Amino acid sequence: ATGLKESLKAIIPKRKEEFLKLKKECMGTKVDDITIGSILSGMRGNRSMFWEGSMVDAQRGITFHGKTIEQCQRELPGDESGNFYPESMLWLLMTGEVPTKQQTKQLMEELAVRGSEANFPIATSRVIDSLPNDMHPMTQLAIGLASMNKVSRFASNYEKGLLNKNNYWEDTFEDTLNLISFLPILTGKIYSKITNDGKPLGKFSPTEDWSSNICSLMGMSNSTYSVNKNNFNASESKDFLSLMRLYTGIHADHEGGNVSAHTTHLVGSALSDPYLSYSSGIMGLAGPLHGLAAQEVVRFLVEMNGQISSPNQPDEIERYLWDLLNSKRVIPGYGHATLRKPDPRFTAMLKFTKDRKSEFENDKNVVLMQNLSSIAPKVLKAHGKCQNPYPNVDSASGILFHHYGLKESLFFTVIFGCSRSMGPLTQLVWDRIYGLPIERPKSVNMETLKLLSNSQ
Ligand code: CMX
Repeated sequence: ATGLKESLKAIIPKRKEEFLKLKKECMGTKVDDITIGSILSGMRGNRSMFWEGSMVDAQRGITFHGKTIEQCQRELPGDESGNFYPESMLWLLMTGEVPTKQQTKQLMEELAVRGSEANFPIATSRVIDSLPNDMHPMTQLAIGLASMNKVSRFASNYEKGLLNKNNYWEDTFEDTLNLISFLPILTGKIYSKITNDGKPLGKFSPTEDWSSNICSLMGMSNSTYSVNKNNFNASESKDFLSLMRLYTGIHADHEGGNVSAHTTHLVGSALSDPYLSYSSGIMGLAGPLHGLAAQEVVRFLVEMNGQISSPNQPDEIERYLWDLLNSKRVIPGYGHATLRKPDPRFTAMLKFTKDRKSEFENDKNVVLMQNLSSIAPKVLKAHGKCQNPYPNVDSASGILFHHYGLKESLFFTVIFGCSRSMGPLTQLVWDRIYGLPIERPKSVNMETLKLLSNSQ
């Protein structure tokens, strides 16, 4: 038993009771309308999924169990730079409660023990070693995660007939914590393949937290060999670690309907184990319309800087943006399908740069990112097309990784994948607690839609 597991166990009866009450008394309550428009437009906005960890509101942005990012920064245990630890976010997502410092520390230690070199699945090491170094890092991540199904407690106990509906969640919980704990080594292995011919860039430390181990194994810590910067000094290393904690903390969940979360939930509903379920989610995260926008922004900022005399020339920036819009292209990093305010995740990352003025003032890409956040909304408002002229999360994240020497932009999404494991897998544990059934919406063909449209 673990601190987190004990706390989870304690809240299950009350939540299950509420769930069963809804199931018994309110099954016929209408929630939303489904139109031909929604069926043909990606089910946009249809309220048809059950998801508890987080919600996205057009004005407030993301909230985690009702808490905004600012509240999380204030309330969740974190480091001295003011960022909450991803471990405390994991606790909040799983239980809906803010952990104490002690509980967070305990969870950190537990993840470090579960995810140590000795416990990392040997078969996965072999599989990753056998892949071509230049294989897309997200393909490597998806393969690595799927291969971990070999050590799934849920899959093996299910096969042995040891499980029943009431205890499915326990092995799902065990697999979930193990999967999350294996991510630093898996990520480090993939990064070493694409940058260092597969030779290790750092060592796993059982006394460090999850984010520290991700940084060390990528060679992005001053205590390990750094492949990207020969002089990665102590303060840069500390700041990169803070960025990693910030990034992985705020990307942990974005309600249920996005492709990676929805896929994890759907595949999991077939009782596929957490490794297979999340591997499928990762394949969705790899899509250009989902997880890849951050790398587009990096390309955009670097290209713009190549064509303007300085990032401090608003007139030149405005002209550049108008040329872009007039040639029917979008401004990457701006706009959002549901948000109508600046993305609070962007605001948190902008604050990260403002708090470290001397670190960033000479990086013209970061300065351009900062200046754009006040110039681009004016231009987009004048352009008058998009519903949300404000920066989204991808406006800042990639260029900050780039600043610290992470130039392999295809790899940004792997770090996204580390973070996003927390929300969807937490939900999978709850799906099993509630005993949600296999998901099986009804599909309709053109004839049916034509008949329905003629009958109204
Ligand atoms: N630059 C220029 N035009 C934009 C724009 C932008 N950043 N964002 C939206 N528009 C345009 C749309 O292309 C659309 O034009 P058409 O009517 O000619 O097709 C019009 O404004 C209305 O679009 P919308 O309803 O405001 O936005 P959507 O919900 O259709 O799309 C998004 C949302 C994010 C795909 C879009 O804003 C976009 O392409 N942004 C740039 C790419 C980007 O930053 N992607 C990262 C998204 C991050 C996330 O989802 O978390």
